[in-house]
Amino acid sequence: MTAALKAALLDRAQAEGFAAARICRPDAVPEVRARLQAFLDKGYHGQMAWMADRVDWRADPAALWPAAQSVVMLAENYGPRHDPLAVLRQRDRGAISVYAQNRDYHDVVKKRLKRVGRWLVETVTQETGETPAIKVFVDTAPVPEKALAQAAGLGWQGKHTNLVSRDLGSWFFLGAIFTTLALPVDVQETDHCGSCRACLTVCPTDAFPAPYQLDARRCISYLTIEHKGPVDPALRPGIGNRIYGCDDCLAVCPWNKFAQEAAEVKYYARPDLLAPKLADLARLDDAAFRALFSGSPIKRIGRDRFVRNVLYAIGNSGDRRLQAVAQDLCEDKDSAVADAARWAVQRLSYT
Ligand code: B12
Ligand code: SF4
Ligand code: SF4
Repeated sequence: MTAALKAALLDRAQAEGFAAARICRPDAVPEVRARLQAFLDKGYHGQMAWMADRVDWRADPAALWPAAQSVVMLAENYGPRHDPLAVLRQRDRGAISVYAQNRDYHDVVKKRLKRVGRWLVETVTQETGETPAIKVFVDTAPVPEKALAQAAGLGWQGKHTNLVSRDLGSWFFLGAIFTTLALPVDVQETDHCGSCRACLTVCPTDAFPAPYQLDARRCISYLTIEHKGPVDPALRPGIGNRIYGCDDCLAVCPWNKFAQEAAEVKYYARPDLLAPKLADLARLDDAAFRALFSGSPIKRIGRDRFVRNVLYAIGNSGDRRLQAVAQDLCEDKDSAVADAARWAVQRLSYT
């Protein structure tokens, strides 16, 4: 395939709103298998049993779809327009991570990937008479997106394990277009973390056993989004007022001085989700929860897990006025909510 087609494809990706796009081969990340296996062997995935399923695909994109010859990795900028850590000082408010303050990125990115993919198929079919195949992925498929993105040159896996870019800092999602076309590849990005350890030292729950390694079982993002049932009481104080995800290790990265604010309005923080009152959130029933988070990624975790998180934040608030709110939920029908409520009441009685 020609360099001209590749250049036109990258232009098209940018015209659709992606911040950057680069290309690698599906077999460009042979190191992933051993790293993934070590991660799983140590149990770092916690309750995310799906990570141990289909390991052969997650470890090897070439096995996922043997006919694929190229992977186009795309970066979707969601850079915040505000200081994402400011809300951590407002203890009667909940902190929702930047990526979840408005629309679900899965929907936005997938539509965009499909549009770019459709353009590629139509263009090549018109030019050559042959129709290439494509598959698009964002987040949920067994694809090692970060390793592929580094191989394609979009950035490097920083010590916090996410991809960092010299142009975008830490605030971008990844999407992938696999294709049967053999497109010219880009050069792999190298590590620019140097001696920095800012992300490792800021982590409130000490979730990094070593640089470049995350024990998800201690990560607040995992605990508030993925973990079902009661959270280990020893980890609850570290959660602070974070009620959905966590941005601390991303926010402190010095490469964010090059970050840009997201152009996509669907990622602009909803004013009511910038610093929502814990007392209001704790009182949500199923219907009110679904209405508040319609179109948001938060909807996926359901009212019970969300209110459980809000109660941990109330327990950590040091605000005695919130004790009555927790008291009202001590007999909740959901046992993890009731447990969190009792924990919050007890913790606030010592303040
Ligand atoms: C599972 C998952 C999680 C889990 C586990 C995270 C993790 N680090 O594994 C949890 C729920 C904790 C999570 C949290 C978050 N996630 Co997440 N998550 C994923 C998912 C679905 C799979 C990641 C995976 O395969 N992990 C398994 C391990 C084995 O792989 P790894 O992370 O690459 O880590 C390995 C390397 O560090 C490597 N390694 C070891 N030694 C060395 C040495 C060197 C030098 C190098 C380079 C590597 C290396 O081995 C590790 C295993 O130990 C991806 C989407 C996807 N399909 O890829 C999104 C994804 C990684 N998440 C994403 C985001 C945005 C987040 C959050 C920021 C959300 C938030 N604000 O709360 C946090 C960040 C937390 C963090 N510091 O990682 C984005 C990241 C975008 C980017 N720029 O990188 C992704 C790519 C989704 C997307 N499509 O945009 N996530
Ligand atoms: S997201 Fe938060 S809890 Fe998870 S590793 Fe980063 S700083 Fe630690
Ligand atoms: S904070 Fe420092 S160590 Fe962590 S990813 Fe950014 S540059 Fe690398």
